[in-house]
Amino acid sequence: MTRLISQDVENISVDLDRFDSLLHAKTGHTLLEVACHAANINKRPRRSLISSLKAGVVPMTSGEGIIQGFSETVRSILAHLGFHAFVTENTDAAGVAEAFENSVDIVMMADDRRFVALSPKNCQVIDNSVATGWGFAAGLDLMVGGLKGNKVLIIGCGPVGQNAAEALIHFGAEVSAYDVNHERCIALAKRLFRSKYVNIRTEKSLAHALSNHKFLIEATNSPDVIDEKSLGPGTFIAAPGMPLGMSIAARKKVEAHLLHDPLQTGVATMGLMGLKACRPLELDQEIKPNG
Ligand code: PYL
Repeated sequence: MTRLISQDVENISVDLDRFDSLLHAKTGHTLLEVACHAANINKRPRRSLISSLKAGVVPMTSGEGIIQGFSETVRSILAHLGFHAFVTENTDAAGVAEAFENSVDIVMMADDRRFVALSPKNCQVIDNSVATGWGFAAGLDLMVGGLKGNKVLIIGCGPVGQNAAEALIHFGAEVSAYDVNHERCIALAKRLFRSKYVNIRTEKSLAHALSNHKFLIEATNSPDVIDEKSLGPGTFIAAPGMPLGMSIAARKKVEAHLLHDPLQTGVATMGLMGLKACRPLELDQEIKPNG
């Protein structure tokens, strides 16, 4: 997992409305709706239910320490969706205690290994890698008008790519996977067959795979994994990978069909997964058809 730097997050909070309208232009849906789709919530929850969820974001000083702006950005994304979110004044254990003392529904914190949303009341763990994989797969599904029966190539079989593969299977896609370490592809294919009885295609040549797929999930930390030549007018890319795996020229070519952000989609999906974990009955009532 690439560790973000403050420059990756410094403009997110002030730009969320513009981000949301660009996302809507590309997918026909807002960030809240994409996150609902990712969390398998098929009816947008009423605002009062969302605002009832209280989230404490705790800065963590372990490892390489605090990323300037990270916790505030997480808070602003949750608040943008309508959640009651705050950053604790204290860091680390004192921050977790402060969150508990404020009766939060979820505690969010990230060290250099994991970024998680924890639900104290029902001991649930929502991992950013899971939320990000599902969030970008959901965005791709909405952007192309439904992935069912379509081939999708996942580039990068790390935690985000693995979770994206599970999400793509849920959306009915035919999944192919490439990783510079082919063993990781094989391991993913074996795991998905054992758990879902689904066969995915493992690709040994990225150039060949790119020539055969127009729907892509780019989940690597490589800055130039997709070359401009392999992109056409029908290419649609959801790219959770940081940094974005293509050149500026390539990005210009596919911008209208590209989903890429360092935190927004993953954090929004964590929020909706948290709502589902903490308010299952209220959500269930929302989901049941009227009458
Ligand atoms: C969650 C992000 C997404 C991509 N890489 C992940 C990352 O940068 N992880 C490290 C997060 C450290 C946060 C720091 C703080 O400010 O609390 N401990």
